Amino acid sequence: MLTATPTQPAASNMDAALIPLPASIEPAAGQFTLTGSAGIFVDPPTPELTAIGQYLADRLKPATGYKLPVTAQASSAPAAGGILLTTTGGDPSQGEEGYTLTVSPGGVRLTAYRPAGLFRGLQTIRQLLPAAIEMSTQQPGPWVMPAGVIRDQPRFAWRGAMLDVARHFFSLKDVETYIDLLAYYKLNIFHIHLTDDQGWRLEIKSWPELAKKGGSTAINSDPGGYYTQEQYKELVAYAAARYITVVPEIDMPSHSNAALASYPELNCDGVAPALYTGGEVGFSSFCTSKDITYKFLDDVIGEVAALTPGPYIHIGGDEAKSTKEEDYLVFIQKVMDIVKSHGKQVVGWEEISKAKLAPGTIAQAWASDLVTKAADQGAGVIYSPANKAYLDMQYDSSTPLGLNWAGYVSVPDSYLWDPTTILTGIPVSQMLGIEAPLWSETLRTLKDIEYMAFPRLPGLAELAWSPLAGRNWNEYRLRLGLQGERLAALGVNYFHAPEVDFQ
Ligand code: TNX
Repeated sequence: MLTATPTQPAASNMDAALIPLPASIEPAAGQFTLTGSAGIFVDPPTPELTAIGQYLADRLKPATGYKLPVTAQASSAPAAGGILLTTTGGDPSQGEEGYTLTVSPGGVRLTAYRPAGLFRGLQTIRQLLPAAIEMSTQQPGPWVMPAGVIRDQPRFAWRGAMLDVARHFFSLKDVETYIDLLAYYKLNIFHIHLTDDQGWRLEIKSWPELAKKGGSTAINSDPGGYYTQEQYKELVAYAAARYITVVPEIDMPSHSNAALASYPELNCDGVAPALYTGGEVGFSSFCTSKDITYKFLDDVIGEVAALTPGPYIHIGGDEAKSTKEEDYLVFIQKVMDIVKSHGKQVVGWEEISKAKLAPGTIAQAWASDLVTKAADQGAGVIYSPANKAYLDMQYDSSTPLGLNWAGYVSVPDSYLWDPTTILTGIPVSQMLGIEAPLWSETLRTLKDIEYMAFPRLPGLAELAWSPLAGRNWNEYRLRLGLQGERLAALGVNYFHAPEVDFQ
């Protein structure tokens, strides 16, 4: 059982505890105290801004016990005693996700050019309040925030986390809890690895056995499961309400045993293999020479594209060890055309870099410098180096969960790297950002997910959001230490890393 006892008052200074660190902080004298008579004001009072205001109210209500009604108020009026969220007068140079937060003794004002910026900024408001604000039961307060001005915007446009729901299946509710935590650290991409050898996790109406049969298993014969299309839509909407884009991955041509076991015609010999619950990779392959394979992928990608409002479909492409290289290259090109025909942009693991890439393709680096071949073709690059960003790597030899094929990844290891120095020859303009994958071979519960993701994920979120200048572990470890109380208040089962003094 987790016992959280957040007793610490708000940080006395604005820059003491925030992760990710904002681009600029100007502390001022004094503080703002949120009281029971406070309101949350929005201008203009559109449904979208009202929903953002309500999201903030819902986060603040359990611990404060305050009503915090969300109402319209002109941004020209002082936010007397309350919190004003407005896009009126927002600065276009702050982009889609930037914001300015002004905390003064009389009130709090959050201004952004776009609603997404307000959503990111309200995470800063949460983190400026005492850690006990995240408790689910009423706490005594007082609810003070240090005064000052924060001007903030992200360094990278792609700030992602990936969850493997194929090796082990996680309920919609567990995935939503994870998405809430991504939102708290200002991530904007949730990549969901929906299919693999051990399980197919999304209902496909035109090929129903995929989920029914292919979804029935998980690694080590643990319980399987899948999301109905309705549930997947709910997940996408849940993420969208947090300004997070869902990137669905259908892994191919390898990592496909669950599909091959569900439909014999997808195999070159027409014989379905048995369902698979082991941990090997790279042994399966769609039959790249059969027309039915492309009809199948067109149907699947068509349904996934129709369910997914975001612009991306991830086609995997990794570890195709049992597909001949020349077949692999032709296969990837055909699949790119299919994805394009459904109006989406292709994302793939670094191995796709060997193929001739369609314009707009994004390659995801994980174990080598292969993505330089993609970058040479003009592709965007996402950085997920396994020895830094893989949340499924053990922290050290004593970690009870996780793998170690890329080595142990301590909390400092995961924080101390940068896309601009990890591979050479990739133009900065093509470095889209960072993603932290969490593979689930050894993970069975939400608590397991939390243990591996925290506290590494906040650091990766900071690498993706905050300016590079001035970054240093000794300063970061103090801020991370202060997050301990917040994570505990949120009920997160985080790893108490020995390098960090958690409060
Ligand atoms: C490599 S990373 C894989 C996954 C495994 C992971 C375990 C990548 C594209 N492929 O299939 O789950 O290692 O860490």
